[in-house]
Amino acid sequence: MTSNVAAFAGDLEALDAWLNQHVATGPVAVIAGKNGDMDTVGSAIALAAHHPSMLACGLHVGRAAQRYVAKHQAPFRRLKSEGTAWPKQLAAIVVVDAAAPEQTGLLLPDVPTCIIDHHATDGWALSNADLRIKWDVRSTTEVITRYLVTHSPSTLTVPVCEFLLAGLVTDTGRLRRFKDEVKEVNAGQECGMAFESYSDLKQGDVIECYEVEEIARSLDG
Ligand SMILES: [Mn+2]
Repeated sequence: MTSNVAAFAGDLEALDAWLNQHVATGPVAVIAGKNGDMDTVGSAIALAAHHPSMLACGLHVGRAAQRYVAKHQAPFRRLKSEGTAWPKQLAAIVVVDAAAPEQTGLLLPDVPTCIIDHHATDGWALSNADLRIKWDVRSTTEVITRYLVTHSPSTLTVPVCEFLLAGLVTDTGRLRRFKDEVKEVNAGQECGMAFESYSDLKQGDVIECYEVEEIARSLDG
């Protein structure tokens, strides 16, 4: 796993060259993991905003991600697990936030593949035309954010930033229902909460939650 700044910059250069090479020849699918969580869907949508030939897609969009997709009318194509109709001219695929091919829930096409992920395990078998960006960071959106900041700053519109932030926040926080770590809990049910890389919570500590709301400016301020 990569964990120093020079290697980060090198990875981002490689990613930029790889993406620009493939978008020049045809569409590039940016595929989210099948759990459809905020990190994977947010990463796919934000990265795909880099170029009009890139399209975010995946098997499933989870409840939290669904809200953001609806709010911003964000382009995300839902795919079927069998008989996926990939574009004929598909130049390449980027898979975000999936530690192995099974985690996409799809039969992936045989085209150059880029993996962008932050999980400790890795079940991908890649060839020379492929690229693996694997960082020991808290969320895949962190990798995407650094890429866009460095190589594609004009992509960082308010909605794109909101997807990136939501991906980071939801992947870092953890909810617990009985013995299991869960992504979400139904309203009215009890659950425990934990934060990644932080376990020193004491009585009296306050957990603040916030929701980002966008309000259009009006003529009278
Ligand atoms: Mn993740």
